[in-house]
Amino acid sequence: MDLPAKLIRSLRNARRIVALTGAGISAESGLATFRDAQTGLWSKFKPEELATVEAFERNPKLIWDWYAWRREQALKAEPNPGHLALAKVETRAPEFLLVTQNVDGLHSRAGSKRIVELHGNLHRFRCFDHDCASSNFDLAQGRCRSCGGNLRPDVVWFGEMLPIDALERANAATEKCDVFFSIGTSSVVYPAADLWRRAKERGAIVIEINKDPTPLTPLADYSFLGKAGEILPQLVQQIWISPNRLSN
Ligand code: BJW
Repeated sequence: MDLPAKLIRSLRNARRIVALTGAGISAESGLATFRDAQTGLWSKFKPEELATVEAFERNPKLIWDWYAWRREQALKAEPNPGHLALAKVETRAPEFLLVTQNVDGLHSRAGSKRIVELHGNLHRFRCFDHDCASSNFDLAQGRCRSCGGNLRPDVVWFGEMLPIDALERANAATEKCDVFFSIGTSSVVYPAADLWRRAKERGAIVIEINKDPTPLTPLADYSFLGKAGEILPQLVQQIWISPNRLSN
């Protein structure tokens, strides 16, 4: 992959880098993206219609079972070269923050430490009915043992606020960064979809890596159309692993 000389210089000189990831980075680990049609048992449901409080209130068992199935898929999956490349950047770049919309836990399993999970994590749980402080949970039944109420995954559904500390960390890093990567996200879900704009307004270079064009594509400073698991390792290798090979 030939990187433009100007981009190479900018990345080499960058002090603060933020990377926002979405479901596309986990696609090469075998996990369906959020807006892909689902397969098998879940093919008749749209994820957008399942990831809401209203859906859970209507049918908690259906939503619990959907997340149990996704948890199982995530646990069976392995981090791919895209996740691993981002974990490597963290050890090489002066200041790096990984902001993910993913709830699958694959970035941590790849070794990333500085992670902000904007939409929660499907391997954590909380009491839906009374938000009980205790974590005495019956995971097989999806019940909170303290109050007998329903358990829910600790993720952010449509219409819910994002965890405030996560959002603040993401915003603060975005406002200070020199380079902002948007990787494997359709850039349609807010407030995550606004981060690149904030970065650009503050003068950061915005780089997108996505298999398909998104609303960000025409506005990004650099856009790489392709698979994150193929593009990221090459980019990280050229910039941070063997920089001596670069003549520019
Ligand atoms: C590859 C690839 C490969 C494939 N390599 N690429 C402003 C304007 C309009 C609406 C709103 C707004 N502000 C807030 C809203 C409402 C709403 C919203 O954004 N709606 C839009 C749909 C219009 N936002 C919210 O409700 C948020 N809450 C909030 O703002 O609170 C305050 C508030 C409340 C009420 C009113 C107003 C304000 C909460 C959003 C929570 C999102 N939650 C979910 C579910 C999480 C749990 C779970 O996973 O089940 O998060 S929805 C879903 O979308 C999930 C994802 O994290 C998120 C983003 O999806 P992502 O990651 O981009 O996946 P995909 O599938 O869309 O895209 C994958 C991409 O990868 C594609 O482009 C592929 O081409 C690509 N790809 N393979 C590289 N190998």
